[in-house]
Amino acid sequence: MIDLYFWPTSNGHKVTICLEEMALDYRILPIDITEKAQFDASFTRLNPNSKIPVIVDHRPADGGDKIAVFESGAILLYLAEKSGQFQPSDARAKLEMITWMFWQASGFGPMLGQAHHFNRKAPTSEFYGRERYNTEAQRLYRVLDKRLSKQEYILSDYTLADMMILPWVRRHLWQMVALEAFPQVQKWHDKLLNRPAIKRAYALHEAGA
Ligand SMILES: N[C@@H](CCC(=O)N[C@@H](CS)C(=O)NCC(=O)O)C(=O)O
Repeated sequence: MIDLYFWPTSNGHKVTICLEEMALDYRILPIDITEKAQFDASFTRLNPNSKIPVIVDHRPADGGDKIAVFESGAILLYLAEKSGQFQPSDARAKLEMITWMFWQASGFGPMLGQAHHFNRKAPTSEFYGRERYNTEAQRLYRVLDKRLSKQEYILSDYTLADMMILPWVRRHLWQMVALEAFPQVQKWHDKLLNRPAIKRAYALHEAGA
């Protein structure tokens, strides 16, 4: 059994998508970040950085003590190792997958997160911030569109890299991004949202954030 400390945000949904795709046994433990539950000592013991998502695996593959993992990318890689799914066995392809996961974690997530912040929380007063992050969002979507013009998924097969990136694209309206301007991204986004596991992940745990 895996405990998932979760709130329905883009980073949280990466993990519910992954757990549903891998058909692993898990339960959700809500951490209401709107009520600052991420700062409770019981949670910071698991993640000193006070952010969801976190997992605790009570039955790790090595048979040892339960293990806690924070950072969504690390969680996805841990789950792929545990289940033997959704990562290439070929070393070069795996490196490519990890590269795109880092691209998401270092740029596509943080920059779009800032775009969300300025567009939604300060729509009139922070013009500089909005322009800066919306321009960066457009650039990042161009990178993604070009990548997806070469193949159906981020790699030739569906992997963790798709699971990392999709929840952020799903919030394109918060980023002032019209998906029609990025036809390859739109095709990929629409196709992934039709996957049964992804539908389950969103149906179970949607709450608007
Ligand atoms: N790099 C982290 C980012 C996690 C993150 O930013 N989580 C947000 C929700 S999407 C959070 O917990 N925010 C609460 C806060 O900032 O206090 C990851 O990928 O797991």
